[in-house]
Amino acid sequence: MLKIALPAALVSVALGLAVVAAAHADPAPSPTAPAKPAIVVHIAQFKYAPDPVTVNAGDSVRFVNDDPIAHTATAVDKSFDTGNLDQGKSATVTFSKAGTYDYLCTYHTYMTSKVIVKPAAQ
Ligand SMILES: [Cu+2]
Repeated sequence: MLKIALPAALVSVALGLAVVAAAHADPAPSPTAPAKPAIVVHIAQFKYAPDPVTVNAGDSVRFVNDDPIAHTATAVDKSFDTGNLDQGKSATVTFSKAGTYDYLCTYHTYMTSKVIVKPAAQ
């Protein structure tokens, strides 16, 4: 089962104001916090980058929305879903099982990419 950790602090920022520190604040420690730094996928100009992204089983991927409009990163098979990500928001998904996870933005279904999860090293 994949786990999704949303940032603990939902900082509301006035529209138009430059987001500096708040956008990349780490979530507060919690049982679901990733053990190591997440690989970051940026959502910008209606694209995911890197596209695709390759990780090892057990790694976390943080999806960060850099666009001024909302997006999601939602698995085609529904195995994970960041839910709505407004500008500057992020969500972290931990991939525990190897496989290829196709995902899209539920608001703009032409936005597609995939997370390739390789078996854990060892
Ligand atoms: Cu979108």
